[in-house]
Amino acid sequence: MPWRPFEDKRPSVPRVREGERDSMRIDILSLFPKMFDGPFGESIVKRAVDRSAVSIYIHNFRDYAHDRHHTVDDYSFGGGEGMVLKPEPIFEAVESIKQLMDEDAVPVVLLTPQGRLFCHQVALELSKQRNLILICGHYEGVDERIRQNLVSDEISIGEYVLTGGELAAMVVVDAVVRLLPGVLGSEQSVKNDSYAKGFLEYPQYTRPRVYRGWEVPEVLLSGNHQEIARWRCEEAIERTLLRRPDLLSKAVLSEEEKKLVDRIRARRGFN
Ligand code: 6GU
Repeated sequence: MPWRPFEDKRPSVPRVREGERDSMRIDILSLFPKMFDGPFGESIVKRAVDRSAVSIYIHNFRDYAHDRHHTVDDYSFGGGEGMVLKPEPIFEAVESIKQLMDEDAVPVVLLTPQGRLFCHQVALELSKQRNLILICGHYEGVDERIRQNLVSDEISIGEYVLTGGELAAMVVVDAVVRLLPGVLGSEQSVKNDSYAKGFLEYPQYTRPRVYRGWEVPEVLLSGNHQEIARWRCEEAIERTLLRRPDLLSKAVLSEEEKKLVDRIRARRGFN
């Protein structure tokens, strides 16, 4: 079933469809559901949805507001700039989604600049869940009772402030979905992800062999697979040393790789 921008109207949150039982289900609460159309309607996320590796539902929690104006925010107690998201619509939206699930401990993640930093490990952890509920925060923030009594995790995608949690939710979903079984072809195996290995990627080349006088490194044309593997490993290590030395200190290295690191360090004049 292709992904569609989905705005439910209480209480008709979609039930799990036939054929979805074993796949992951992600529910996203947002005030701007249309924002998700582009990123989820193309490429690998779309293909994953089409293949039922994941189902994604977008809910506008404004639909859960009780008053005539569908109010979702209000002034901050104690005064000060900016509006705060009210607890009722978000609690009720999450509770009605949870009712559909046969699992008690569904992770409820708030996207907020105050959350733990998103990275490969967190994506891997989330990809192992059957259900995931993401709440996109907005304005100056959310009522603290949402944090304390509804949310099980808070995630930030980096050290900068976005206008809302939507873009962050898209980043999280994209990174998680590509880790799900059967989503990537073997040629793009997740095991080779640079952050899975702890190294940045080695340089890659394709045809033509010479472009504007710039040549492809000789070793890659040699047909010697051992030499090529070694060259790539060295390049990956060198690039990581130069650009992200912090990654290398965390990486789990084989004896061979440790020796290579030391040799490259020495050659490059690192301590
Ligand atoms: Cl999750 N939300 C917002 N509003 N800003 C962010 C973020 C999230 N992650 C980094 N900046």
